This record gives sequence, C-alpha cells and structure tokens, in this order.
Amino acid sequence: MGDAAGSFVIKQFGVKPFEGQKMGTSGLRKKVKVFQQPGYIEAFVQSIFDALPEIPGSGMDGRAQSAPVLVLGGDGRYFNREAIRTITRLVAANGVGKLLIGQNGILCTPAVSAIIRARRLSGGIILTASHNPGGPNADFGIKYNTGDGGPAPESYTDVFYAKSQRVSGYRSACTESDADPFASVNLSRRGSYTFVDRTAATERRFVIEVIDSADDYVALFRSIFDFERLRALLRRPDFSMLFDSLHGVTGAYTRRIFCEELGAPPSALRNATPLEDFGGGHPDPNLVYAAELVALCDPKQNPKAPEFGAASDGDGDRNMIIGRGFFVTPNDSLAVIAAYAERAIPYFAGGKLVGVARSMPTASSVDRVAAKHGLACYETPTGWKFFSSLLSSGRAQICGEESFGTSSDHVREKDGIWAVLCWLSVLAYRNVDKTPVGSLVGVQQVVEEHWREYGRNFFTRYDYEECDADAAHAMMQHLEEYQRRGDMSLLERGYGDKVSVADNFCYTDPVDGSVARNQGIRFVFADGSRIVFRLSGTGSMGATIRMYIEKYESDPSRVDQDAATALRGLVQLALEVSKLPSFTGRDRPNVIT
Ligand code: VG1
Ligand code: CO
Repeated sequence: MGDAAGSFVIKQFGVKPFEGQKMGTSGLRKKVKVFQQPGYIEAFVQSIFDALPEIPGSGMDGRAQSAPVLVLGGDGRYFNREAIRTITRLVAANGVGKLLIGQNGILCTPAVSAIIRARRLSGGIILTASHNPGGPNADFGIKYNTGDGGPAPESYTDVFYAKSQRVSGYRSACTESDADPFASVNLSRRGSYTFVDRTAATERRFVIEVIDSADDYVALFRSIFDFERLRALLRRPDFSMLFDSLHGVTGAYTRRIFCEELGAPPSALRNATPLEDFGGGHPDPNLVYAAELVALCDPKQNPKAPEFGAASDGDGDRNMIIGRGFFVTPNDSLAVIAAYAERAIPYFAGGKLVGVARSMPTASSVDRVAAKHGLACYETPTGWKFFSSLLSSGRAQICGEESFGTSSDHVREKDGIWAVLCWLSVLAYRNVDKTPVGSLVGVQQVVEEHWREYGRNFFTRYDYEECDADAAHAMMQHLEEYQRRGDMSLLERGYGDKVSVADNFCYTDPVDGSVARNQGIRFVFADGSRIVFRLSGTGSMGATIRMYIEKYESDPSRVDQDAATALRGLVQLALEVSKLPSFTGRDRPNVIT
C-alpha cells in the first residue's frame, strides 16, 4: 500500500437527533442555517447509513460481494463544498469502498442517475434544493438515490427518518488529531486517491476518485439522439436557440453539449456559469423566474428572438421550452415528445415505447397520445420517485410532471437537457427536408398542429408560497370534509357538468403494490376537466398550496383561445369551493404557470 495518499482512523462522535429530518417530495430541504448547525448533516447522513443495511436490495444489506461504491455531487449551491467534505468523511467511515465525486463537487441530478446506472454503483448522494434559491440565507438539500439511479422511494426514506429520530452518534474518518484526513484531495482536478483505514487490524482501502462531471452523461446522450441530425438543424441560418441555465448546474454541461458537440455558437448560452446563489435569482424555469429568457424569445420585445428557447433549474432536472413568443406547457411538451419519440429519436425507434406516465396533477394531454398510439398510460403521485418502478419494469418509457419535469427510462430522474435534446430532435425531424431557408417548421407550429390533432388541455397552476402552515392544513381539511359531505351542487352548477370523481388521490404501485395515500384533493368533471389541490413537499418555510386547473377542449376551432380566458371560470370556482382567500388571507398567488 505504498501508493496510498494517506491514512485515517474511524472515530465515533456523539450527536443528538434533530427534529424534522424527513425527506419530502424530493430529498431533505431546509434553510442553509439549519444544515449549518453542528452535527446536523452528520446526524442525517449517519441515519442513512444506519438504515441501508436494514433495507433489502440497498446494496449495503451485507449481500454484496465487494464493498459498495457511491457517487457524490451537487448543484454547486452555497455550502456544497463544506457538505461534500463532511459527507466524504462519513462515507469513508461507513463501509463504502470507493466514492466518486464530481469535479468541483458538481453533478447535475440526471447525471448522477446516469453515473449510478452506467457504473452499476450502489447509489449516490446529491446535494441540492433543486429549484429553491441558494445562498447563506436560502436553501440547501440532500437526496439519496438507489442502485437503479432513482430517488430513494418511501420504503427507504421512512427508515431514514425513523433512524434520524433515534440517532445518538456518527462515525467519521479522522486523522489522529481529529482533522480531515482527505484534505489533500483536490476537487478541482480529476484524479484518484487511495487511503488506508488503520482502525482495524486488517487494513482496508478507501478510494476517492474525482470524475469528470459530464463524460458519462454525454456518452449516454450520444447513444440516444442523432447528433449529426441535430448539428444540421443548428447549422441552418434560419434556426437559432437560447439556453438559459439560470446560473444553475447545467452551465457546467451546456457548452460541452450544445457548443462543442452540436455546433451552437457561444451566444446560444445564457447565465451559464454556475453560481453559489444563482446570481440572487430563483433557479426555477417558469414564466415568472425565467422572465428574461421569455422576453428575449418574444419577437415583439426582441427583433432577434431565437426560434427555440429553453431553461433549466438549479440541479438540471427541470426544463422549460419556448418558441418565438410561444410558451409550451410542460403537459404539452410531454405529449409532443411522446407523439414524436418513435419517429424523431433513435432511442425510441422500433417499438421501444410501450407506455407513458404522468403525475396526477399533470394535465392529461399525454393520455390522448397514448390512446391514439396504443400505449399504456399511468397516473402517479407527484414526485419522480413514483415513476421508477414503472420505468424499471418496462411498463412506461416516457414520464412527465406539470412542474417542468420530463424524462425517460435512460435515467431514473427527470432530465432537463434530455428534454431540450428531444425538442431539438422533433424540430430536426420536422425540418429534415425543408431546404429552402425561411420555411422552418417551428415550435409554435408543432404544438398547434398537435392541438388540432389531439385536442388541447388548457392548464394552469397557482402557487401560494409560504402560507401559514395551520391555515393551509385547515383549508385542506375543509376540502376533505366538503368531499365527504358529497354535495357537489356548487361545483356542478358553476361549471355546468357533473362531478365524476371527488377524492383524495391514493396510488397503488402496480409493480410492488406499495400504497401512497393523501396525494391531493381532486374534483374531476365528466368531461375530464379538473380542479386539484395539494400541499407542496419541497418548501422550507410554512406551507405552499398548489392549485391545479385543467380543461379539455376537443373542438379544433376553439383550441387557439387564450388559456387564461378558457380557464377563468374554473379558477374562480376552485377559489370559491376551497375558500382559499379566507383561510390564508391571500388574494393572489406568487406564481401562475
Ligand atoms: C415539486 C413538484 C414536483 C417535483 C418536485 C421536485 O414538488 O410539484 O412535481 O417532482 O417539486 O422537483 P412539490 O411537493 O413542491 O409540489 V425538483 O426539480 O425541485 O427536484
Ligand atoms: Co430540480
């Protein structure tokens, strides 16, 4: 072991349990200040390592032949580096044989999933609070992904939480004087370091490898998409694109993928430097937080508006797609990708696509595509973890959520850059023989043709952020009671149609039989239009109420209406039935999508 970079001993430290170390829709998200409390990260990460041996199939349940290998990285937000240093010491002290770390501590969420799958790792730890803001006064988060590359399901996170309530100590790798034994590891350069654990009589090795953040991910994309065809699209003088990373993690990938691989000019990228505080912004790709991109893509405000615009969130799993002055709802984006997949994306050619899935609040645009193409269609609770079993069992290949998340079975996370490459593939396919410049089929035309063929699902989401938690729960309670009483006359009179389903969505996973209750209150009318309410599981302050409204229009002559106008009546009705303004004191949402 003469080549070792150093050695360490494992020491045990006392810690008391912290309240509320419970993973929500996607990981543990709290204010940075909460994570900075002494022992907070240690207690939580130790709880994960205490739980994994008890979870069959976790790769740490003692059945594996060799020591587990994990990957670690984050979206580069404030506190990322400190957390990586702390977690690395716990990983080393908890029986892991090798830890891969993204260069500079950076890995986008879908890349972590790709790395776990490509290298058959036991799992990974992702440091992100996703679309929540970053900085000393903003949010931080920790996620655990399992050996299939997907977010830990509730069968894991429930045990993590139970352990966190009883944790009394943690194990950490130390020098003799309790310092960080891995201080010599240079995260800014690729390299491999072998350390020797001298705690036991039989010396054990622990390897840290700093890996390129993009290699595995880019290789995967090369196997999915026709890069040559995408290059041809990007070469067209009548085509241009603008990708806004909102100073999130995709900035570490976009130059390589869009410029080096596909030939886009550097001017196609915006806010492409990952920043610890996302430049003070909200790294959430929607019409409010990506307003600058929306304005740049609007020919009325910018004569040089590009044909195609896209944005991604803090950790690179969300995407927003826009055309020239034209916003594509995530529901329609999912439906369009599914409709074109077999023809436009080599990965799906030859009948590979047999099913699609969407989260319950997501509008049912994709259901229409599934019906027409003979695909299975699943409706799951909010949160990507619910898609994993469908993807892994081959029941569904393309999934999406209304919250700007779309992906396929190439990974087990939503994937912002993948969605953008899908859209470029659709445009490349539609323009493959459109040689005279100026005859380009653009985003708007693709979507409008889609509406005429399948009908249009008008959709809006109202977010009421940081409401008083008691008030929000009281409102949900009121809606539950309203449903229990069963008198739907207010809704039926107001909308002019029967209510066919009124329930609190409950999901039974068709693969493993697990049941998820209380996933959102929904009122579904006979024509498929819907009102849905749920509380967010990703906020870090108070409660966020999400109100989702959907209305289906099959008449081709009415699909071009303005969405706000088409939905106004249902929005009013939803506010009336929920009594949201009087419960919360809020007369308007923070974000309307
Ligand atoms: C939100 C979205 C949900 C998404 C989740 C994680 O959850 O509604 O669709 O999967 O965020 O996305 P909630 O519970 O706040 O509604 V991300 O990009 O923040 O990991
Ligand atoms: Co995200």
